[in-house]
Amino acid sequence: MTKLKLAAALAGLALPAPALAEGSLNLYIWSDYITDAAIERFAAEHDVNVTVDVYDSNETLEARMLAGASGYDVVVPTTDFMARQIAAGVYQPLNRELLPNLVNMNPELMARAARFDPGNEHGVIYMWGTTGIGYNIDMIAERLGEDYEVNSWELVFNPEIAARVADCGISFLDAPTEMLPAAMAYLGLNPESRETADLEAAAELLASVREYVRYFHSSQYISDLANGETCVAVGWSGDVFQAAARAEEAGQGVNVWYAIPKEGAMVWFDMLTIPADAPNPENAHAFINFLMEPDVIAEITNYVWYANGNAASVPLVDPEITGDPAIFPDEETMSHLFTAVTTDARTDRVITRLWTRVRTGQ
Ligand code: SPD
Repeated sequence: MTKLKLAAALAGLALPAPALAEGSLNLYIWSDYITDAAIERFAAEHDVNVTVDVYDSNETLEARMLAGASGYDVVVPTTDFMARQIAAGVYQPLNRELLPNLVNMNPELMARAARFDPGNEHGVIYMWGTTGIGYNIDMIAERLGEDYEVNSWELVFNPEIAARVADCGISFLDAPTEMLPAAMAYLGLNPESRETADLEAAAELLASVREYVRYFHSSQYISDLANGETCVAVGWSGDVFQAAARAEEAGQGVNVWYAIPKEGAMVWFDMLTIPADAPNPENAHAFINFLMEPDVIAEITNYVWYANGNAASVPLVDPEITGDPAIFPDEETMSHLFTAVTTDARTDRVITRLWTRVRTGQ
């Protein structure tokens, strides 16, 4: 893959359909989730031409997978979506003989992922994280006072508080299966509930703060937080820390941080999987095995600021990252986290209807 093509792919630009030739690997992965260095190293070590396309929502990936014949060899669904895609026959069982580096994985984390994929037959953890609040420390202090502690969903879900920070820009993820459970947690409802009444209560809360939300998007907030264009984003842990790192590098006095709200936040696992009709399954296995090399995955974690599931890599990860409970949650932090829940088709229809109402305000 040429540098230009790789750069275009990582930037999320439209690319032609991936090549199906031997000696290639077609990766479809979340944006801002892997390093150029890792891709280039795999390509060189395995003499494989790698293409990378990106997405920023599970819904986008799912539509592509269910349509079939995607041409991709490795894709990275989150566990709750992966479970129903496995049931739909989207992924092939992994050949463990081709994955000797499985010994490096953290068994406790793999057991958590196995709740969605019994026996971990179809997937290996790539990264995991939480859905919380990214914020600009100084802009929030200016509006809510120096003593205001960002530790609650009230910052975005209490209309009186959201109104006071709306002028500096609030963004929400364009992801109903993230936003509705967060709202349920704030309301004191079970965030893992998929009862229609609970979902409706959450949607009503989101609608009540809709006027204070500048936009719904699931990747734009990284650069906006980093540039000081927005001051609050409901977002994914590593993405917010990437924004913080970019802001620090830029040296323009923008200070970004991340909070896991005390009412609870979602913990999720993104999985390396191989579509049933992958054109290059051997290369796919080789790539997944490569990503389980401790030094490879540690280098990626050090760049994307997400925890990985590889126990052997932990000593190689920057202590600033392993020591931060917002990235590698300790037991106390874990006790505040709830998991993503797989939804059925009926619940999906309810969620789609409610989300349209939230987004459009009608
Ligand atoms: N930029 C990478 C974002 C990865 C987000 N993973 C999705 C988690 C969904 N619960």
